This record gives sequence, structure tokens and C-alpha cells, in this order.
Amino acid sequence: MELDERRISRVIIERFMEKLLDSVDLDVAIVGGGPAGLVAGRDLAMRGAKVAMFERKLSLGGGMWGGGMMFNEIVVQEEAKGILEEVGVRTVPQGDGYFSADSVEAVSTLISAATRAGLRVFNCVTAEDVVMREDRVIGLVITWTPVEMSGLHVDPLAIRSRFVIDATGHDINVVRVVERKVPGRLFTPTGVAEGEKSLWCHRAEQLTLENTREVFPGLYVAGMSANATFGGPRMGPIFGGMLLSGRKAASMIWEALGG
Ligand code: 48F
Repeated sequence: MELDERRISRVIIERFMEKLLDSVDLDVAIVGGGPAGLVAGRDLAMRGAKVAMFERKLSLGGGMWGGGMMFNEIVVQEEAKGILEEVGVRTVPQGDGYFSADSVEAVSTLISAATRAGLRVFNCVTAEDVVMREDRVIGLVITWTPVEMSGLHVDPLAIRSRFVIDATGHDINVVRVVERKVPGRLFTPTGVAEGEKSLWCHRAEQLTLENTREVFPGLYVAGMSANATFGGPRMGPIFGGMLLSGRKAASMIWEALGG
């Protein structure tokens, strides 16, 4: 077979445009492709929601690749290991309810499971703003990350979504945008993002799950973003809370979608 460069370009352009056009109107837009976003995306896609993920970096996986201090192993507790095992990640018992997993295997398998379940992924795309109507988040304003990085003066595009999940981790980038637009009106005790507290694994893991909820009409927080929004501590390289939080966000939104 003689290969034709034009044919290759045409296929890539057409396939990408199909995916993008079909994602202008979504049930759920997830910002951030770390462990929480990936589990939420997989669960929602498996249930049949039209869900897309926008990740500013080239690779998905967020902070999970590097385990703890770049020692590429992660720890999960008993309650969460089922989520890893369900997608085929091998876990190793370490006694007393602790389990370890290879972080590279964990991230790559979660990515594969989520995309194969039907999650559309737009990597190298940054959510720079939200679309709001009548005090509700109804979509995202997106741009290519290289545009943002280079400071080019280019207008973004907007997509609609019935729900948005901020799964951007410590930075709570979507929550920060909403906080600026409607000062003092987030569903937190003070109406603004409470900010994350210092490291306390046990409390942080419990609170991540409790804090996974709607923070403004149409906007949910999941993963580390939940604690940074509602004032929970950080937890370091234990990842069970992230996985369980993604699952909880997906269930809550699926119910809200009437599923
Ligand atoms: O940080 P990240 O892995 O979030 P997570 O799922 O997990 C947190 C853990 O990795 C770790 C921890 C657990 O012990 O504390 O930190 O809550 O992934 C967040 C992703 O969001 C992307 C970012 O590049 C990363 O991959 N991101 C952040 N802001 C934006 C974004 C944005 N504005 N648009 C698109 N992606």
C-alpha cells in the first residue's frame, strides 16, 4: 500500500472535528484529568452520560504518575482498592488495610478504562472560564493550552454542559473563576473557597468524600479540589479518597441528570 500524507491529515482532521462538534453540548464537562476526574468520567460514560474531559496538559493523570515524591508507587486503603481492581490495576496487600499499586500502571489503566467507556478527552485544552446564566454554571470557555501559555491574543470557544466538575486538584481553577464572578456566593461556610489545610491523611481522606458536592448551581467539586474548596486538609500520596470522590461526584450528577 502506498501511503498518502493528505489522506492521513484528512482522517485526523475529520475524526477530531467529529469529536469536538459532538462535544459542544454535553451532559457533563469535567475539568482536569487526575484520578478523581478519570473515575468520574468513566462512571458517567459507563452509565450513558455524554461526558467530556478537558485537560490542560498533554498527558492525563495529574499528580498520580509520580506516586509520593516521584517514588512511583501509590497507597490506597481497603475501601477504595475495588475501584482500581475493577479496571484491572493490580494491588498488593501491605497489611492492616493498606494496599499499594504501581502508579504508572494505575494511571495508564484508569485512562484506558475511562476512554474505552466512552469518555471523550480533549488534552492540551484549558478551561479558562465558565459560561453562566441566571446564577448557574451552564458551560465552559475553552482554549488551547499553548495559546494560554504563549499569551496569544486569541478568543476562546464555549461549550454548553448541564453540569461541570472541577477536578483541577489543589488549584481549584474553575471554582476560583466562579468565586470571582459571584463573590461570597459559593455553598461553603464563608461563601468563598476555604483553601486547603495542612497535611493530615486520615482526616483528609474522610473529608474529601464529604466535601464532594455541588459548590454552586451546576458546578461540582471532586478530588483534591473538594478539600481545597471546603477547607479540608491535604493528604499526600494516598489516593483512595480521590477515586471514591470521583465515584461519588458521578453518582450525584447522574441522579441530578435524572438517570
Ligand atoms: O492534581 P490532580 O491529580 O487532581 P485530583 O484528581 O488528584 C489529586 C492528587 O493527584 C494529589 C493528591 C492526592 O493525594 O493530593 O494531588 O484531585 O489533577 C488535576 C488536573 O487538572 C488539570 C491539571 O493539569 C491536572 O492534570 N487542570 C488544572 N487546571 C485546569 C486543568 C484547567 N483550567 N483546565 C484544564 N485542566
